[in-house]
Amino acid sequence: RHKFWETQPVGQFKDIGNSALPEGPIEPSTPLSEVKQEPYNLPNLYEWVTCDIHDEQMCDEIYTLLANNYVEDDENMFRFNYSKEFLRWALQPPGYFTSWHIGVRVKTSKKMVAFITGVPARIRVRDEVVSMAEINFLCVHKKLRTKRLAPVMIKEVTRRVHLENIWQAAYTAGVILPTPVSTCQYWHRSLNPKKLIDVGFSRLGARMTMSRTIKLYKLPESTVTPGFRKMEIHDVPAVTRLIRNYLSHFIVAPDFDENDVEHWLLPRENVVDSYLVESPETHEVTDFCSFYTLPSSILGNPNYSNLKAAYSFYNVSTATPLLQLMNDALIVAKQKDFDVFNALDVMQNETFLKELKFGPGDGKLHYYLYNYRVRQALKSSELGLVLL
Ligand code: NHW
Ligand code: EN5
Repeated sequence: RHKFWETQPVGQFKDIGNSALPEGPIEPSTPLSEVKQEPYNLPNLYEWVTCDIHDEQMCDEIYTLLANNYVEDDENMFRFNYSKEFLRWALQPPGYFTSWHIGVRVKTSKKMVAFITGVPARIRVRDEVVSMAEINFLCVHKKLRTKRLAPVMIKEVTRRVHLENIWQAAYTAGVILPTPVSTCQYWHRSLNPKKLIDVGFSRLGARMTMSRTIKLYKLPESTVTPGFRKMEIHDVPAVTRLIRNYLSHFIVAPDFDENDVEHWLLPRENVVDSYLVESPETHEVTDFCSFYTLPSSILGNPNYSNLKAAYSFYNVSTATPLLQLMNDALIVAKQKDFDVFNALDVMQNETFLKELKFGPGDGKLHYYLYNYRVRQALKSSELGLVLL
C-alpha cells in the first residue's frame, strides 16, 4: 500500500504493538564515504536547485510556489500562506545548511515546481538528545501531482542530511503515513467570529445569533497579568532556563540553547510574538507565552482573501496560572487583529483549551520520526515539540 514508505527506515504498520523491537535508530549510520555523492535522478525535464534564501528573487519564487500549491484544508477552502519573512526565519536557524533548501525547476522555463527543506535541530527522545533534521515545506506543483516526484524529493533531502552526518529526522503531516509517533488535534479560538463565519471557517452554533456569538468571544481590551510584557534580547538567558526546565518534562522535545531561543523566540514582527511575565517584586521571569503568524489564503470568497491566524508555539507557566497566561495571549492576538488563535493539544494545552473557548477543528496533525523507533505511540500531551 505504501510502495515508497515500505522501503524507508520508519516504524511500519505491521510492527505496531511489537514491544520486542528496541527504541532508537532503526538502521545504523554508515560511513560518510558510503553516502551517494551525486543527486538522485529527476525526470528529464527537471533540474535540482539549491535555494539561497537570502536571494530576494529566489525567495519570491519559493513564496509563490507555496502560496499557490501548499497545504489546504480537506474542503479546499483555505491554503497556508507563509510570508517571505516567515520562510527566511523558518529556514535559517543556528547552524542551518543551504544545501538542505532544495528546489526543482523546469529546465527550459526555469519555473520552480517543487520544494522541500530541512533545518538542523537537537531533539530529545526520553533521555537521548539526537541530532536531527526537521523536514518541512514539501510541495509539488498541483499540475505535477501523483507522478512519484515526492519520494525523489524525500530521498534527495535524506541524502543531503546524511552528508552532514545526521541520520534522523522529525516531521509532521496532516496525512497518515507509516507510522505516527503521536497524533494531535487542532483547536481554534475565534477572535473575529463574524469574519470566520462569513468565510466558512466556522459556523453559527445551534440556537446562536451573530450578536450572541460576538459577545461570547469578546475579550478584555488589555492584558491582566501584572508584569506581562514583550520578550527582549536581554531576556534570552532567563527564557532559556525557563523553557529548558519546562521541556524536560516531555518525552519528545527540542533541546534549546540560548542561540536557539534567540532565533526561535525573540519577537519578529509578523512572524513570531513572545511575551513573558517579569515579577514586579523580584524581577524574575516566571512565565512565558509565544505564537507565530501564519495566514491562510481564503479560496474563492468574494469579500475576503486572507485569514490572519496565530498559532500557539511554546508556553511556560510557573507563577501565573496557564489559563490566565493564555488568556493574555488571546488578548494580545486580538489587539494585533488576528482573526483566530490556533493550538494543538500538545504539552499542557488541554488544561486551557475548553475553558478559553477553543473548539476542536476538522484537522489533525500527525508527528513522525525518520530512522528512530519509539516503542509505543505517545499521547499528544507527551509531546513538547511544535513544528512550523
Ligand atoms: S506536511 C505538508 C506536505 N505538503 C503538502 O501537503 C502540500 C500539498 N501537497 C503536495 O504538494 C509538512 C503533494 O501532494 C505532496 C505529495 C508533495 C505532499 N509527507 O509524488 P507523489 C512537510 O512538509 C507520500 C511524506 O506521487 P504527490 C513534511 C505518499 O504516501 N510523504 O505524491 C514532509 C506516497 O508514498 P507511498 C508523503 O501528491 C515530510 C508518495 O508520497 C506526504 O504528487 C517528508 C506519493 O508521491 C507527506 N506529506 O506529492 C518526509 N504526502 O509510500 C521526510 C504524500 O504511500 C522524511 N506522501 O506510496 C525524512 C527525510 C529526512 C531524513 C534525514 C535522515
Ligand atoms: C506542517 N507544519 O486542515 C503542517 N486545518 O483544524 C502540515 N479547520 O483550519 C499539516 N474544512 O476546523 C497541516 N474550523 C494539516 C492541517 C491542514 C489545514 C487544516 C484545519 C485544522 C482547519 C478549520 C476550517 C475548516 C474549514 C472546512 C476548522 C472550525 C473552527 C471552529 C471555531 C469555533 C469553535 C469550533 C471550531
